[in-house]
Amino acid sequence: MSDFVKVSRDGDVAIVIIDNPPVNALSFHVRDPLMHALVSLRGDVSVAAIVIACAGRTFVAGADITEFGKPVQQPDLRALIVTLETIAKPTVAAIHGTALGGGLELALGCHFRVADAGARLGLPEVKLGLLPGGGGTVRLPRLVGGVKALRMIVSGTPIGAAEAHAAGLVDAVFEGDLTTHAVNFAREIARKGGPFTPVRDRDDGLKETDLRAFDAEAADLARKARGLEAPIACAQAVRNAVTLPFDEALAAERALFVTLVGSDQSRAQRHLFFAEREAAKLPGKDTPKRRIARIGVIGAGTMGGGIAMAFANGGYPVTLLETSGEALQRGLGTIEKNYAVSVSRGSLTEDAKRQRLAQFKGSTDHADLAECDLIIEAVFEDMAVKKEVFGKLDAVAKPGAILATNTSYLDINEIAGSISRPQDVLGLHFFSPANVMKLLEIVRAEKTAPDALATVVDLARRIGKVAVVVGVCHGFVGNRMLAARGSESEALLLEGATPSQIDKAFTDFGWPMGPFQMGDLAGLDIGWRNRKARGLTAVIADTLCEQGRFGQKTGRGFYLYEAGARAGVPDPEVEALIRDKAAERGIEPRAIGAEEIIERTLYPMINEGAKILEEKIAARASDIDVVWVNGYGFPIGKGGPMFWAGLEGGARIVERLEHWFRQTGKDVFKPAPLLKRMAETGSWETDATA
Ligand code: 3H9
Repeated sequence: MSDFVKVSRDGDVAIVIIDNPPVNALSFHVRDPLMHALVSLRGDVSVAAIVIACAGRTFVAGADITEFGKPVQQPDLRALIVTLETIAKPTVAAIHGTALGGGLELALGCHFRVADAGARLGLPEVKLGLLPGGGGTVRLPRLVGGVKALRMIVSGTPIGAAEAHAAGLVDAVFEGDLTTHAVNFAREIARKGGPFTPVRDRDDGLKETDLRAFDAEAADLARKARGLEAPIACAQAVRNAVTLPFDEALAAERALFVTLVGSDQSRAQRHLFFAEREAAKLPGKDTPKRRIARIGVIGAGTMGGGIAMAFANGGYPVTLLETSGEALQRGLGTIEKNYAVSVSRGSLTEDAKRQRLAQFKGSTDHADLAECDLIIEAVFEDMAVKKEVFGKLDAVAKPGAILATNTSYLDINEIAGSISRPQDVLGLHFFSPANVMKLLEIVRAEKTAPDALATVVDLARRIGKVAVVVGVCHGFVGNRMLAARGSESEALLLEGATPSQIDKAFTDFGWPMGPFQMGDLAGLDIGWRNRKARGLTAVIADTLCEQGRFGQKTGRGFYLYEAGARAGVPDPEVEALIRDKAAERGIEPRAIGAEEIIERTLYPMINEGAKILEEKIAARASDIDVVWVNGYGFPIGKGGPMFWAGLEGGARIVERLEHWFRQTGKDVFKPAPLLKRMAETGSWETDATA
C-alpha cells in the first residue's frame, strides 16, 4: 500500500485505487506501488477479479509529462501493462472523467473497460509531439479497427463513453456509482468463468480493417500534418499494428516513441502544454473574484458579435448594445446566421442553437447595461470614441462592474484615466473571429484592481479561451511583435523578393500562411488606415490600396483571386509595380533566399519579444509563445518565437541582427540587451515570476 495506490476488497473482488492528484498521472511514485499491487493480487488465490479505478475527478490522464526527457525509472508503463496481461483472472478498468494517453493504455492492458456515462477516452499524445508509447497504437486497433484508431490517434481528440461503447473500446457504460458497477461487472465475469482474452490476443478490430481505406485516410492526414513528425509517426505505428505481428508492431512503436520524445518538436509542444497553464497563473492565487452573471457587449459588428457569441457559447447571458435598431438587427442576424452554419455543418444541434440565441438580449439604450457585471466595448478604434463610450459606462454601470476595451492598440491607461473608476478598467483583446480564436490578451492597466484581473482570467478559462496577461504598450504583445515581423516586408520586396517567395519561406517554416497572404485575407485597407492615422507609409501596400486592391474581398491585393477563390495567384502587375518602385529608388533587384527572409522578419520579431520582456509587458517568455501560437499561427512544432529562439541559438540571432544592423542601420535590428544576455546564458531569465 502507498499513499498513491490503495487496495481494498469487496468480497472476492480487489479494488485498486490510484490517487495521484490532480489528474492521476502515472508518475514513478504511482507505477512502483501499482506494480507491487498487481504482482501481489496476481498470486492471491482469494482474489477472483480486479478492478482498477481512480480517486478524484478523473481516471489516469496519462504518463507524467514532467518525467519526459529524464531517465526512465522502472517499472515503466509498458512493464506495468505486460504484468496486467499476465493476470489470469478478469481485470476491469473503471473509467470516470478522462482516460487519456498512458491512462487509456493502462485500461487497454485490462481485459475489460467500463465507463461512467460522462467519461471521455483518447490518446492525445500527438498534441505533445508524441505517439502513444505504451502499446496504444497496437492495442486500440484490435478493438476499434484500424481506421477508427488512426483517426483517434492522429487527431488526439477524445471520444465520449457512448461512442467508445459503440466502437468496442468500452464494454459497458454506467450511471451512478461506477466502482460498485465495475465490481459487480467483474464479479459476474469471474463467476461465469469468462470468456476473457487480453486485448493483445484479440483481433476483432483488425479483421474489419480495410487497408486501402486506411492508406487513403492516412495519406489525407499526412497532407494536413504541415511538417509535424508526430502525426506521420502515429499513422505509421497504427499501420504496423494492422499489418505486423503484435510484438513486432509494439517494438516499432517503441522505437518511434523514443525518437519523438527526444525531438525538438515534442520538446516544443510539451513546452507549450505547460506554458498555456502557466500563463493563466497570477501572483496571489487566492485573490477573491467578482461575481459575473451577465455580460454586456457594445458594438454588434464582426468583433462585438464574435465576442458576444464567445460568452453565449460559454453559457453567459449577453446584453448586446448598438447605436440604432437597424445595426442591432443586422448584428443579431449575423449571429443567428453563424449558428445556423454550425448546425448545417453538424457541429451544433438545433436545440443548442436555440439555447444560445436565447442568451442574447439586444438593446439600443446604455441604461440596459446597468445589469451587467462585465461590459466590453468593441466600437471604432479611435481614442475620442472610446473615451465617450467609457464616459457613458461610468454613468450607468453598477459599482464594481468590470469595464473592458477590446482595443488592439490604444493606450488603456489613458482610457482608464478618463473615468472615475480606473481600477475597474482593463483590456480584453479578442482575436477575430472572437467566437473561434482561442487567444485572449488580457491587458492590465496601471490601476487595474487585482480582483478585476483575477476575475477575467478565471472567466477566460470558463469560456474556453487561452488567456495571457500583458501590460499596456502600442499593440500589446501580439500586434507589437507582428509590426516588428513586418517591418522589413517592403524592403525585401524592393530589394528583389516577390510576395510569393516571402510567403513560401513562411509556409515552409510551418506558418499556415505568409504575411502577404495574411494581409490579403485580413484586408489591406486595415493596415493602410492605421498607417495613415499614425502618419506612416508603406510604398507598395499603400499604392495597392490607392488602386482599390484591398485583398481577397476585392479580388485583388498582393495576389489575384478568381471569383470566390481563397488561394491567390501571383499578379505580374504587382511584380511590375514593385520593380518600378525599386527603380525609382535606385535599388537594383537581387536574388533573396529563404534564410535571409527568415532572418529579416523573424529575428526582429524575437528582438521585439526581448524588449517586451525587458519592459515587463509580458511576465514570461513562455507567455509570448502562447500568444503567438494561439493568436497568429506560429508553428506549434517550434514552440513559439521565444522557444524557437532557443533552438535557433541566441548567439546566432544576435550575430545576424548585428549584421543587418550594420547593413541597414535600422533600429529593429539592434539587439536588445536581454537578447544579448540570453545569447550568453541560453535562457530568458524571466520564467520565475509573474
Ligand atoms: C502519455 O501518456 C505518453 C504515453 O503514451 C507513453 C508513456 C511511455 N502529466 O490541464 P489542467 C497537470 S503523454 C503531468 O489545468 P484540466 C497540469 O500541468 C500524456 N502533469 O486541468 C496542471 O498542473 P498545474 C498524455 C499533468 O482539468 C494540472 O495537472 N495525456 C498532466 O483543465 C491540472 O491540469 C495528456 O496529454 C500529465 N499528464 O484538464 C493529457 N496532465 O495545476 C494532458 C495534467 O501545476 N492533460 N497535468 O498547472 C490534459 O489534457 C488535462 O490536464 C486534463 C485536465 C484534460 C486531464
